[in-house]
Amino acid sequence: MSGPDKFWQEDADSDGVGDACDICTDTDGDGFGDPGFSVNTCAQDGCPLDGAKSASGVCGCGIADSDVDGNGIVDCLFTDELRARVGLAASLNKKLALVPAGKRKKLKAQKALRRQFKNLVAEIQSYVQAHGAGISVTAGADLSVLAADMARLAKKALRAKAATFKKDKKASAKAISKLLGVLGP
Ligand SMILES: [Ca+2]
Ligand SMILES: [Ca+2]
Ligand SMILES: [Ca+2]
Repeated sequence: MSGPDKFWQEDADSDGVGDACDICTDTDGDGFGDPGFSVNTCAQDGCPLDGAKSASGVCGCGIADSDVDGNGIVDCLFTDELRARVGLAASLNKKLALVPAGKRKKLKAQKALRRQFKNLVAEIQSYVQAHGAGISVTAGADLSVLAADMARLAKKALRAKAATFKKDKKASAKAISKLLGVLGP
């Protein structure tokens, strides 16, 4: 062989430095080196094709370990995420109260709580629709039916007047804990 081909080297990360001389072959460009390159002096990349990750972490390479709603549960853990949200719904349901007229401060707090509860219930339903396939439940349990029951009874509790409030709140709590109860590990 003659000419420039003689000096041609593989350049796995296409950075213009041949693999044999490249002290950091880094295909995804995150500063961590691809495994299998003995001249690399940079730290090894546990996710060589994911520029945002250098280790598989909780969700694995290619999926961010994000926690969009900031509740401490990584977004890819659908069952845990749903459990956290339904758990929050249970505690909000517990705080539902009928406020006597004139208690303005209490009424304001209750209004905010009710709004949060209502939104959360809707959010749980759409979460189940979006991620149902990735959520583990007890055999035979129908997650979407349980979520729909919970939503229906929660709305009823939110609307309840004095005569039925206690009963409706209890029924809502029961539906929420039933949903919690079927969520798998
Ligand atoms: Ca890399
Ligand atoms: Ca990487
Ligand atoms: Ca989260």
